[in-house]
Amino acid sequence: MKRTALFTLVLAATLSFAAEPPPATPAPLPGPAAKGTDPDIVGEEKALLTAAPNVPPPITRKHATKVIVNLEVREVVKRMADGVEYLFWTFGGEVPGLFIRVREGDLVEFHLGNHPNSKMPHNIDLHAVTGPGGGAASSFTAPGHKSQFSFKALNPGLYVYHCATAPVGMHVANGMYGLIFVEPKGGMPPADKEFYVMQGDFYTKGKFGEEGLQPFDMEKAIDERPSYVVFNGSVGALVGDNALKAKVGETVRLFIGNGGPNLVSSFHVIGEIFDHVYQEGGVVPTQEQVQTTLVPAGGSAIVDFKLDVPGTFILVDHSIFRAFNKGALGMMKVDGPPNLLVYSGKEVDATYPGESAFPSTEAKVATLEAQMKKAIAGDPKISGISKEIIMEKGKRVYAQTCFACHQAEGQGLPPVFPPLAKSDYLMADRDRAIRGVIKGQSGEMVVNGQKYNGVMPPVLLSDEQIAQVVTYVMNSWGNSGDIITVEHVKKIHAESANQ
Ligand code: HEC
Ligand SMILES: [Cu+2]
Repeated sequence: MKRTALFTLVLAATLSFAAEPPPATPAPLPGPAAKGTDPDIVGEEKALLTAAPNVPPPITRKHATKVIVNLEVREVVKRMADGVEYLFWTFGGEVPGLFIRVREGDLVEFHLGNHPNSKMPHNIDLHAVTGPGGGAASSFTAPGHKSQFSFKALNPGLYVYHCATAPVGMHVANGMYGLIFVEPKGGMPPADKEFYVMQGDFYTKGKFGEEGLQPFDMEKAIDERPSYVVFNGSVGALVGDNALKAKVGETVRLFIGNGGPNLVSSFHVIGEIFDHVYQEGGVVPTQEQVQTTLVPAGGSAIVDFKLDVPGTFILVDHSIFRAFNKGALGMMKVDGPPNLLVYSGKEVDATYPGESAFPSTEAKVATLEAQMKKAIAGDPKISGISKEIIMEKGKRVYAQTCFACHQAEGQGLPPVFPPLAKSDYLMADRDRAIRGVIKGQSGEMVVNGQKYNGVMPPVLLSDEQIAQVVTYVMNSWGNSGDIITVEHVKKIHAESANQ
């Protein structure tokens, strides 16, 4: 219907109503009679409701309309976790309840049905409603009954709705909550994907993961000690095949709600930064570049972020035990080509000896080490052990580095490789031996009366390893010499570098 036509009609109705006495059969309830007088409302449509993680499409309508919402309360046994079932009380058979999307200024005609199989009466408090109880006062509905009330969506924003029947905490704890988005008149900035994620805490008699149909535990609920904290109604609702899916380059919007009943969520996506956050579900982007946003119990938030790199991004309540021990963990799988300028992937995997200690610590350690060495040197028993250790280490270096040429027992391979066992050349000058290992050696030399004229390439060893291996060769196969200290090798190293 055209707006002008409707306006005339409404106007005529109002005028004629004013001119005439009240009708003989009064309307059963007040309220619905008044809404026909709103000249802003053009036409009528049925709301499309979606189960999480889906969100109804953005509203492109440029005018307000009457939106009919049909929502049925059902008490259903559903999966809480693998092997764990729970009797959920739901709006639309789902936890969280079905997502409702209307436009600012719309007249919402709400029909709440309570399935005949229900054991409890229920109602609904929509935080988007301006009016007593947010609709609760008009929607108390016994099993097998339905209620109707209307409200004008005056305030845009993302609002929680929940059951408000006593005991309220218990109805909420059993899953009776969802989100209604009142889209601002001007719409939201476009996003490529929109998702519905709602957290809730659950209180079961059994511990987390305890199998079977779990009854509600009032005491735990009062003490705020949940057995489960989950996104979208169960452990793993957004994991694996159920992960949210998007592509590199897309902008994603999350409509986040928190049903509580008790916990506040520190909502975080591991590996992403929220470009915009509409804090507390308002319609003004109040923050940019946010890591973690707080979502109050009975509150919401909207976040937008662009996906720059592929991978699996983990949604958590960053009160992190809830994520890894109580279920508050979801996934977003992002497909697409890598962008190595943004994120390289693993570049290095190497053993890591650790950073050197802080200078003050280092000095202290050096002093202690010096004291220890002095003590060890003064005690023949200990110094004997330390020599053994050095010999063992030296043997290992020898086997890896020198063995190929000088042979297993240091016997060499005359006339190419001189012997080290009982080598007069080696034992005559230990500094020369150290220098030879550091720099390599060539030219004619005579070892045990035999001439050698080959080339020994410099070996790439640390000063410590050189000290160990030279100690080893000078104390093996009939040789008997001193322990070569690292300090001594360092000194020779420095001298030979200066030559
Ligand atoms: C690639 C073969 C090769 C390797 C590996 C090698 N050497 Fe040699 N080494 C030689 C040759 C050849 C000479 C004789 C050089 C010359 O003729 O001037 C020599 C000479 C020496 C000498 C002096 C001569 C003697 O017999 O006393 C010592 C000491 C020595 N090497 C120790 C070592 C130690 C310790 C290692 C391991 C850290 C090592 N070499 C690794 C080939 C090697
Ligand atoms: Cu209820």
